[in-house]
Amino acid sequence: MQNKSPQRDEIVSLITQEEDRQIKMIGLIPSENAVSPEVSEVLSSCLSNKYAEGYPGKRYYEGNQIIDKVENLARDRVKELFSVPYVNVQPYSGSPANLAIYFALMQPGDTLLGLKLANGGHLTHGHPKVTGSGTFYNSVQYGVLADARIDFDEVRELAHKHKPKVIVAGNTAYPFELDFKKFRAIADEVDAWLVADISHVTGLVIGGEHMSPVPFAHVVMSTTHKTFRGPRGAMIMVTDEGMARDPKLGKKIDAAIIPGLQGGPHNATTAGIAIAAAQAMRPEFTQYAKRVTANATALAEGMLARGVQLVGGGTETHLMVIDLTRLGAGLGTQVAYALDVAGIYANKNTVPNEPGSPFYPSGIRIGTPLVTTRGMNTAEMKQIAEWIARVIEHTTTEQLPKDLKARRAFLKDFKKRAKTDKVLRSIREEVEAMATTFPLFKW
Ligand code: DSN
Repeated sequence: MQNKSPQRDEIVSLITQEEDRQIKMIGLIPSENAVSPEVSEVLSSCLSNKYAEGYPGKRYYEGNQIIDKVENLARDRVKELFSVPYVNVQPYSGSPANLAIYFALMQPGDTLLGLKLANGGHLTHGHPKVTGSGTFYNSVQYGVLADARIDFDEVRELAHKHKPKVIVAGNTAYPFELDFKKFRAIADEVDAWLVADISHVTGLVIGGEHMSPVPFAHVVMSTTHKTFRGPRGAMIMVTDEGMARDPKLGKKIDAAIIPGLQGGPHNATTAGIAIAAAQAMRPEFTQYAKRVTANATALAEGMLARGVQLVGGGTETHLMVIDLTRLGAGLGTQVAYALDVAGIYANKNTVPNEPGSPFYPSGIRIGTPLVTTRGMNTAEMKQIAEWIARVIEHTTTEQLPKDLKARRAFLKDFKKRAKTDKVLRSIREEVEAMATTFPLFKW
């Protein structure tokens, strides 16, 4: 690059610092991953220079001969990978993709049935009041049972009572396999569309580690940067089931993306999706998916053996939620911060029947997609479980005050002390020594 302006230099330095951080730390946020060098390369290519509103062969701008081929390749590869007849790879990310699906299938005021946020659902699955999906549509939400598994009796009861136009089967903090067959049976009873949001588990579905929604859902949405290991983006698939119910459904989804909600697609991202899809067809990817779940099981077992509680008692996927409620309400914020100081980054999360609040929740969500991409295996998971248990034991002796003002003051002081805490610093040294022996991406 020619531009040697101070601004550019500052950014390059920050990128180098971020890369260093990612290598030295252990990333356990289950929605994060690392892309291959091939995906990374196309993301900074000249494809970003081009506007391409519309679809291959039908653009509003000239000069899209090559971009058309890129998008066709991406669509064809995703179709082949999932055995679906119709794919749109243009959504900017998962949230706009879900909105586009609702826009195609519902009128404002129609009823949407999704999993509660506090029980592991996503904001775009109809979280009330503050979200588009919970405001434009009449949102009804189902929950989980005492064992943290979906309450299908409740799903059925709510479906019959409220007659939703769309039922969403999807989640962001649910440790168990989703039974799409059960969801479809309920959707059929009330003539609803079944939309599967598999953003978290796409890679597991491809690798045979999670039930596929394709035989059951009418529409399947996935982000492309989680277990799929592609660029940040999303894809919407219309299944044979969806096309059988409405042969125009694919075109309706396309129209909901543009002109409905978006402008020009991000072509470099589209190219990255095409590469990730080809990589996901490789046998090594199936091995990756198997290692992700094996690592999650090992991490869960390691923590359980050290007395750490998990929502639902474990995991069947790539993620689990540590339940801190026995130690006190709302401890997620301080434990997540302490883990970060100790070199392990995760995110605070609500637990079912949360005694705290969304900002001061009682859980920590962790998962294995990134550490598995880096080449770590079950031995490293046992070690990570040990570090997590030590951090929890060390930082939960102090309770979070109930009063909001006292709580803020406590956390400010807690963070100040944590930064120089000897135990956390010594765990960080151990973490760094191990983490730096692994690259960010390894086949
Ligand atoms: N932010 C994603 C996650 O962490 O699961 C979902 O949008």
